Amino acid sequence: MSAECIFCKIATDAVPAKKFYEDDEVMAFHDIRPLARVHFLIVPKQHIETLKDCQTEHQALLGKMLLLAAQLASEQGLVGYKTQINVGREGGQEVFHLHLHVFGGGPVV
Ligand code: DGP
Repeated sequence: MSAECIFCKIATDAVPAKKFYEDDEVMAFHDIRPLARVHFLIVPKQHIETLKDCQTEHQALLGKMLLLAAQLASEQGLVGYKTQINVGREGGQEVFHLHLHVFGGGPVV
């Protein structure tokens, strides 16, 4: 947990979000600034700042996030979709808590 991290606050429900999936390890919620008709984030509850910080021990977690993207996209009615992980400021990352974007249902800006 990181006291200043917005996604850690969402994980503990200290900050509200449109969460639609949650288990012990991960959660999914709709992005506050959607760039497509459907735009949600898959986020581990553990505070990992970026993909670069992941180690072999995170392999199962990363796989789970990808499989969950496919499952939740299907449940949201998406036939095709795009996934994205922004890594570091130079990679467009704004929130330094690992997350996987899922975009679909229309043009991705
Ligand atoms: P990135 O650039 O990959 O770090 O994208 C971070 C995304 O997180 C961005 O699309 C907006 C979203 N976001 C930031 N703060 C909040 C929040 O408080 N709630 C929700 N639902 N999304 C947020």
